[in-house]
Amino acid sequence: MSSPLADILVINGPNLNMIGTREPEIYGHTTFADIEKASREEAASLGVSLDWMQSNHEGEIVTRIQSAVTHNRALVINAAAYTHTSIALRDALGLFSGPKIEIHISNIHRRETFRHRSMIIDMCDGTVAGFGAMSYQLGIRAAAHLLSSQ
Ligand code: CA2
Repeated sequence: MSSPLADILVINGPNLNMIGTREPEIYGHTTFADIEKASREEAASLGVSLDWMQSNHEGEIVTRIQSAVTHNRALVINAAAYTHTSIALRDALGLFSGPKIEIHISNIHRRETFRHRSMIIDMCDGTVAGFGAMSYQLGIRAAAHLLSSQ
């Protein structure tokens, strides 16, 4: 379970734990562990605390978003393939009233048509997509900015 009241929870959906091992032409060579490390460094430099989770299970992500209502102040979410399919994640995000940033490593609008639709886009304050691993740092910056202007 997360530490109480970490400022930002970064949520990672299915298969993101495999990043850096396959399809480097789309997702780059940076590993998931590298992305977590860079994200924690970014958060530290901004003076915000960070929780980090990854799950391949939709219900587990829904449960973690529900617990974020009392444990976190902002969400940064790469819902991976669930971005394009999950009404359950969309509904869970509706429970969370703090800042929410959708992120993607790739530019989903340059890819297959089925990736152009996001079920969560209008539940979020903004979207960062297409900047590779740096999308995480940019998403954390955006969340910290929204928290500081609350
Ligand atoms: O670009 C992104 O960040 C995505 O959220 C990544 C998802 C994809 O389904 C979304 O459309 C866009 C895929 C996550 C991981 O997929 C892997 C595929 C091959 C090797 C390793 C990971």
